[in-house]
Amino acid sequence: MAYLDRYLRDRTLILLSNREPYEHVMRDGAVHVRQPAGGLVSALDPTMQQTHGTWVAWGSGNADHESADSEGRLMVPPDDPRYTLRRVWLDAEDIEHYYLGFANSVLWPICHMLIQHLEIRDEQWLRYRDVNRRFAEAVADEARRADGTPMVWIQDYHFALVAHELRNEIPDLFIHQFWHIPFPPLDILGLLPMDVLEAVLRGMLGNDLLEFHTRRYAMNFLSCVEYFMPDAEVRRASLSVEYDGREIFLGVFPISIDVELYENLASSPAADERVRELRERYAAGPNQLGVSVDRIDYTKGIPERLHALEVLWERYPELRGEFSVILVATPSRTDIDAYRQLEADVISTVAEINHRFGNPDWTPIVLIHENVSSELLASIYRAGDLCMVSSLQDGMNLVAKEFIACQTDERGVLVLSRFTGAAEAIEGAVLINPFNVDGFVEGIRTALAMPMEERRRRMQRMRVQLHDTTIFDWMGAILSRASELMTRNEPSPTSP
Ligand code: ADQ
Repeated sequence: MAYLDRYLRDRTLILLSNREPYEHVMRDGAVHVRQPAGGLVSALDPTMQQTHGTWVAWGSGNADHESADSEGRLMVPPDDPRYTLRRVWLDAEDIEHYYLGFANSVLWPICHMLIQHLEIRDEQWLRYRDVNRRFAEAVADEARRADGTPMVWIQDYHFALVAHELRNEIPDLFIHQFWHIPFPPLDILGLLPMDVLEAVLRGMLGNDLLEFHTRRYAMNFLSCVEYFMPDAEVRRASLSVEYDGREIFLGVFPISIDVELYENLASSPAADERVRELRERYAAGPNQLGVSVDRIDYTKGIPERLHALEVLWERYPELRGEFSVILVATPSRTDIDAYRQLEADVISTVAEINHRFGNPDWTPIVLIHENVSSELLASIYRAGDLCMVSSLQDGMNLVAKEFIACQTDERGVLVLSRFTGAAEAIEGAVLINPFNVDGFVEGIRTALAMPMEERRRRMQRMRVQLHDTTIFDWMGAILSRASELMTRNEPSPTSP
């Protein structure tokens, strides 16, 4: 990680995310430390360890209070302290209205353009504003304590207002933000109440640099600013906005994964054994195995995928018994009605399909309805002849990239929704439209019928692309751009 020295030098990185990198939980009468799974934490934690910065996040563990000081601060990793974690406390009402409410029941559906799930409540918005203010205060406090010049990096849609609040506190602070989900076109953002919409855009314009996965999301943001913020001047050619006497830059940085980590997980001796077992059980001889992996979320197009599979087995009876699917679907956000309903629907639809087409010797869809270790996940990806990603909208979709990294045998075909950021970042997948059932069915058929030579050619091409764009490249590119802009903003040293 040589780029850290190059880009950060005497700067102190202050990271803000909703999820914390280390959570203390009480189990069986003892306190345990848990590191939440997920690409982002595993990529950012080593960066923070190297830079000795500060990570500000919600203290979500039930033993978090006891393990931090009176200001919510502690050094992590707990067994090898390298950087500061500053926890911000949320009560039950904060979680209900800020997190489950405005963030996940308003901004999430709006940004994914799935507005049938949208319900706007004043209380949620007021709480979101309040919680954003509290996080901004915590970050401002950390910025004032920093040894070096602070560089604040905000993660995601939970904190649309933080940059503006921070800017009010410390006007010349360098702030940037990565937006992990799509940014919607103006007719969709326009469904927000006007005061809320303006506050969200003004909040995001508090940044010096705003980072998106694709150019399309950046362009949507610019169109929204142009339409709803008459005081702002949009410059499409340079992807920037002049607002409130400052210049705000946008950047396109498609996120990725730790490619080597997944490759190693997929090709260990234990993985060889697991892949052999999986294939023997679900794809013996000429039979084929489809896989999919998602959080159960209405953006991921799981019902659409199940419907396509049902039509496939109905229309092509010769595939019954010859093509099975492992569907890894983890419960997610189960405190929200729409998610609980979706989970129940997924379980019952899988049962119906298995009842309709299955027989004592063959189960069409094997549902793994829990969190899976990354070792097992990597083996499932490698065992697959095809991976189906059918998101209705998805900022990037890391599953698509994980599948490619784990396909060390180069046998698998990626069947990928064209409404994912990944479809714009990777060439070589079979693209589908999950809303078009017949097209989706034919996409799966094309993948199943694809000759081995073409599968290899496509997979090799995708693997080369992936090796050139890992999560470390992503982070390096962002920090490089941020540090370039930061240097530009700093007053030049006066000559002696
Ligand atoms: P997510 O919506 O969470 O992320 P995604 O990018 O697919 O979507 O990442 C999901 C992660 O969870 C993957 O790393 C996957 O392996 C893991 N996962 C899913 N089910 C699992 C299971 N059963 N067991 C273990 N692990 C499981 C948001 C945006 C995306 C964007 C990312 C990163 O919605 O569009 O790609 O952030 O910016």
